[in-house]
Amino acid sequence: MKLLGSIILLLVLGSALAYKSYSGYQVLKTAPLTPAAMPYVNRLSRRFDFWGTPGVGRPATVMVSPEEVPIIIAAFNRMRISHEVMVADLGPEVERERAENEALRLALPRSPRVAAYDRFMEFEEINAHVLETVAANPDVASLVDLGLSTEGRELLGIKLSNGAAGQKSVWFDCAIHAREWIAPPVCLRIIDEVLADPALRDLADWYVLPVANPDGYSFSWSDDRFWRKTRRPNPGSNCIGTDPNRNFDFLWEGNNEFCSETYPGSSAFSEPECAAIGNFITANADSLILYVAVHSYGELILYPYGHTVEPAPNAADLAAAGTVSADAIAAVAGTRYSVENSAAGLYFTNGASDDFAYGSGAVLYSYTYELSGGGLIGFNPPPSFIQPVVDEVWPGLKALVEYTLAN
Ligand code: 0X9
Ligand code: ZN
Repeated sequence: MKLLGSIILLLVLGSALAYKSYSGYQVLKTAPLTPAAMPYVNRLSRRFDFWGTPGVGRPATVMVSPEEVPIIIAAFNRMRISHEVMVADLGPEVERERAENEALRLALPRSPRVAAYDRFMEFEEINAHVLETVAANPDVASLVDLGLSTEGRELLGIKLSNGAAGQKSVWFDCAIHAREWIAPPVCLRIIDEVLADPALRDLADWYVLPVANPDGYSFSWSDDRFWRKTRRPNPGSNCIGTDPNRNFDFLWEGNNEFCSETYPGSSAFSEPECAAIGNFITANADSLILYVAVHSYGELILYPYGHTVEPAPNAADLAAAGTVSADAIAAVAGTRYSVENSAAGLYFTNGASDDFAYGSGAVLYSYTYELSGGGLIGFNPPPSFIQPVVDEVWPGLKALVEYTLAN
């Protein structure tokens, strides 16, 4: 009995040791950023892990290791960016969240037929749900098998269609950034709604990819809660992964900062996950009218471009459709998403999926939705937030689809 007890203890300790500890990590929050601060923030964001989308007029949050704390504070001071400590020690909160998720997973088992909105779902559960949904609805649902991730996980999307010829189509992907766990439930809600309503399928064919970065998403469950990138090793470096939202083949720009959270990869579409999505968009360019990437956090509806503040050709239409969507979101519970050009906040990006869909894929309406944050840390909305978030965002996405197809 004693031996059994020791074995169990060892197993528990062993699995706990697999998790990255965030003990001593801090989250700092700046005052709303000024235009003058933005060149520094752009530069700092290549080295430090800024959360959400920094921008003029918005406070920025940055997560730093114990060693990085004095360095970033000195940099902020030098640049006269005032700041405060938002979370003094991330460790206990990450532990608490993990225990809560584990307890809920055991307490709330699910048939793969039904999506969960009362707890977060692991990657395997989500894919099982996609497969089950397709099997149970053969008349309207089909599998969109986009191939394999670097570690061999299946990139499974779903197509929902009434089967009419010549339909326009709309695309949604979620969790291309691994740690943004609040995103997949939004994709699952889209599937639920479109399955239940033939009128939505009359509007367009719907493509939904609930987990666009399966390796990273799985790793954020098994090892490191704040993992953002893919999991492809970088030869010659100990730092693994590429930021998939800098890896698309639109004005892709390389560098050798393998350890950066925004490392763009060794070449455009070096990541099989991005290449798969990109190829799908290119192959379906004739029918695709809308592209939406669902991220967190910031309560933002961002439209192209990310590399310049020069207005995109149909910027007025992009903003108008985004505003219709933001109004529909606000009508539910008052949450006000702000509709912005991605670079208007003077935070610049290259190789993002929305810009690829718009600029290379010729998708007329292209967006990144940054959902609500929440929880003590900001990045970890508790499971109780899932339902209210999907309840308010779904009407916004529905309004966006209705608007873009009517215009
Ligand atoms: O920086 C990103 O990739 C997105 N923000 S996040 O905090 N989820 O990482 C925003 C992408 C917006 N689109 C472009 N900048 N093109
Ligand atoms: Zn993201």
